[in-house]
Amino acid sequence: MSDSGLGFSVKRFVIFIVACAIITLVFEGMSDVGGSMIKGQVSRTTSKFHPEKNVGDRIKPVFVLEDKTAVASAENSSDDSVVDSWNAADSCEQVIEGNDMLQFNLKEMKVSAACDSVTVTLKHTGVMAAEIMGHNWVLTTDSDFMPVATAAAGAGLENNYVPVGDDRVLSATSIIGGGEETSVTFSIGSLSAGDDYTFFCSFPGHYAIMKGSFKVIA
Ligand SMILES: [Cu+2]
Repeated sequence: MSDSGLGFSVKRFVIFIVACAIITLVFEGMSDVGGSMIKGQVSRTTSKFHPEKNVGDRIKPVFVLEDKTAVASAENSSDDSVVDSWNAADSCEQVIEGNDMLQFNLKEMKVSAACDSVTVTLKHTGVMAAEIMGHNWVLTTDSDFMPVATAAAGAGLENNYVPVGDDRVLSATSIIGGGEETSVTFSIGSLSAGDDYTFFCSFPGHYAIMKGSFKVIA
């Protein structure tokens, strides 16, 4: 039987197998090359984002909602500084600032029970006039704070927004405007170390934000 060119022959079969093997090897070789190219590309790309690489080149976020590190260190340092800096003798002279943003710079003031008297100096670091953004520093017990703050508006600016002849007012400065400074000296003999006192600004509407706790440390 002669080979017609279409029928089976061992020679063609062998050639076919060899061809398949060659094609397979060629493709494997190509895929190895391609694979390593892809691998290299992935490595080059992802290595940019490795935690320790190219830190300086990265795009910084415009807004950081909460910088945990900064907040944590600020909390630590403020805690430490409060503990380290509090000095019973120094505490008899207190300085507090108010600004045009309706803020005191202190949320808490601590004085030593050993102080003969306490002087509180209030500085207005803003620029707005006393009629518009006036501040004072008023001291009451925690429980008298709201009633006195509410009654203060009726006293008017001429009385520094402090109810006249009101025994609940333990101490008060006059109302000052931006750039001004005032102070008041008072005895803490009648204050008790265990009681809770509130300091606040009695300018109408300010007491909701401008307030803090005043403590006598035995
Ligand atoms: Cu005020």
